[in-house]
Formats: sequence, C-alpha cells, structure tokens
Amino acid sequence: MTNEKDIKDYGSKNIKVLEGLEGVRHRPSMYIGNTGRSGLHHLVYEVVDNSVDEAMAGFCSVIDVTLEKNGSVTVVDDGRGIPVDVHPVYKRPAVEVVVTKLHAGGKFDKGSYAVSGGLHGVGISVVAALSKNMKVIVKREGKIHQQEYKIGKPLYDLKVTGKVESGDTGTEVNFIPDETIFSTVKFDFSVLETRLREISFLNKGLKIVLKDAESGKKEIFHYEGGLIEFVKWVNKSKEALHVKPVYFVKEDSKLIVECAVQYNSGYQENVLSFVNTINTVEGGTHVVGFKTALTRAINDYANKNKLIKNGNLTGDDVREGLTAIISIKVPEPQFEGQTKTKLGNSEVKGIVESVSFSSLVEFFEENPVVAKRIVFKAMESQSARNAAK
Ligand code: 0RA
Repeated sequence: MTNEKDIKDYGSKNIKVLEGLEGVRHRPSMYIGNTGRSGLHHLVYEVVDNSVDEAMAGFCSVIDVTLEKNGSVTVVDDGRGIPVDVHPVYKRPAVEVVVTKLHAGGKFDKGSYAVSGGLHGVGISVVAALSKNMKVIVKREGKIHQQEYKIGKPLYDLKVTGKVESGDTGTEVNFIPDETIFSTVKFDFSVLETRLREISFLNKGLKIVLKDAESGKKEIFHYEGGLIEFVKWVNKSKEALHVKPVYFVKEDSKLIVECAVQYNSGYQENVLSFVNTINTVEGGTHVVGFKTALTRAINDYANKNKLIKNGNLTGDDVREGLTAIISIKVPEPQFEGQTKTKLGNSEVKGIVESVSFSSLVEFFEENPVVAKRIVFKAMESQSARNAAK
C-alpha cells in the first residue's frame, strides 16, 4: 500500500535530524502533533517526559510542575541534572547541546524498554525551538548552572550562579510558548491534571506535584499501588463487585504486560490502554488480545464449575461493568488510526492474550467467590440480551 504520500513522509522523516531546529519552527505539527491546545500542552509533556525517564532510571522521585503567573511553565525534578561537561563533538556544554540540537544527548539512545510517552519521541530541544524564552537551571557537582534561550538559540553561555550542597542535584526548565506558533498559549490546569495523574499511576511511586501560581491550586499525584490504584480510582464513584482488583505483570523477551481489572455493578465497559505510557485511545492489538483472553477465561471457569445454563457468554456479556487498565511496554510500537493512538503490532495480540489468559485463570482459581460473582454478572447480561432479542 505504498503511495506517493508515504514516500514523501518517509523522506521527510529522514531529513528531520538534518534540518535542525529551524525545521521544528517551519513544521511544528510534525513534532508536536498540532499548534492548537493539545500541541501546546504537549510541550509540557515533552519536558516532563525527560524527568520521567530520569525517574524510570531510578534517579528522580519528585517532579514539580507549575503554571506561572506570566504564562510560563516550570518543571523541576530531583534527578542527576542534565550534564554540563563539554561535549566532545560540539565542544559546548552538554546541556546546551541537549537544548539546542534536535535529538541530542545520551538520553535519546533509549534501551529497548526505556521508552517513555513522547508522542513523537522528541525532546526538550523542540520545546526550546517553540518557546520565546526558555531557562534551564542545573544543580550538579555542587554548583548551580544556568542558561537561557530564545526560540532555541542561546542568549548567553552557560554560567554558574551559585553553590549547592554536594549531592543536591536536579534540573529546572522554565519556558514561555511562542504565541506566533500557537493558536492559544493559555495552559489549562485540568488538561495537565488528567495526563500528569495518568503518568503518575503508570510510574508507581513517582510523585508529581501540579501547581497554579495564580489561583494557588495544588494537586499531588503519588500512587505506590500503580495500576491497582488507577483501576480503583476510575471506579471510585461506582460500587465495586470485588474489593481487590485482579492484577498481573509479566515480562517476556519482547514485551512487558501489566494489567489491573475491577468489575463494578454498572453496565458500562471501561477499558483504558497504554503503550509505553502513551494512551492508546483507539485501542489496538494489545486490547484485542486482552479481551479475547478475558472472554475465554471466564467461559472456561464457568464451564468447569458447571455454572453455564444458556450457552457460552459473549464478549459483550463479560464486559458489562468491566473496568480495566492495560499497560504494555514494547520496543518498536507501530501506531495507526485517525489519531495514531491504535497499536498495530500484530505479534502483540497473541502474547498479551496468553499472558492475560493464564493470569486470569490463576486469579479465578485462587478467588472463587470473586470469580463466581463475575460469572453471575455476565450471565445476567446474557439473560437481558436474550430477553431483548
Ligand atoms: C543526559 C544524561 C544524564 C541525565 C540527563 C540527560 C537528564 C536529562 C534531564 C532532563 C530533565 N531532567 C533531566 N535529568 C537528567 C545522565 C547524567 C549522569 O550520568 O550523571
């Protein structure tokens, strides 16, 4: 299905690195999706992603995000700090290279699973290019280092502005989006709140603090329970069918699959899915694999325990009142669909299905009271569906 557009896109992808930051300003949508509200908020996620990577590597525990009164955003982390030593190739401080060169810095040579949620896998340099001002402060090696940039260009050389106790490290990034690029430069607390909470659920133990300096509003996201707390949070205003969610995490040579499930007494299906912490709104092969496993595991349990009266339960029957979070990590995700939020990797379906099936079977065997409650709920859905026919 190769067409002219694909060939053109393929070409432009490969010149992306060569064209540098002017290219980012020339075609911002290629890097941040769009120049509207969602693209604007994407800038914050790009900066936060770098701190999340530092947290995933085990060096950062708190990320602080503040909407400042002047319309800028500040992201502070307590990681190791962006390196400040002179880069061997560019002969400039590493932090300057990270901020002013597209895809620069060792952080972008990600290990197979060390993939975080940046929609286009770009970094802080894209944010710098699309900001009328960016200030980066690095605490490292006992010193406070600072540099500012205007549309991605340094305003002065990296300078030392003070001292800190050795061992006190971290990075602070403040930026004001360029209003000549974006249709709106007004950040929305609730938009950031939703995504930052999600990032926090997906990275258990990571603390993210969101503040609005104007209103004084403050939210703290910190969940030691990860997906277990996520599924309970989604169900918080509902009546849960079982207190303890079904939970499993399995690592295979190609994939990490993590899942939390909790039924409620309602009739809605609510399956949230993530690939490398990106919300796959349109689902995909991981979701298909999970759903197939769920239907099969519930039918197997029901048949084995002679609970079935009117034939096997359908997928729709077993998904009434289902709340599930599926999070997978895959080295080379292929995103498809209208909004590029549908996972296409065909090999994922079977792996997620077999991992989910064995984990669900094990949970049902060990929790027969919960298993029967789920089966009976699905049988009620089946009866209602049959009666409606
Ligand atoms: C490159 C290398 C190292 C850390 C970072 C980048 C880093 C980048 C960001 C961006 C926001 N916060 C960050 N924290 C760290 C490793 C440095 C080392 O080996 O000490």
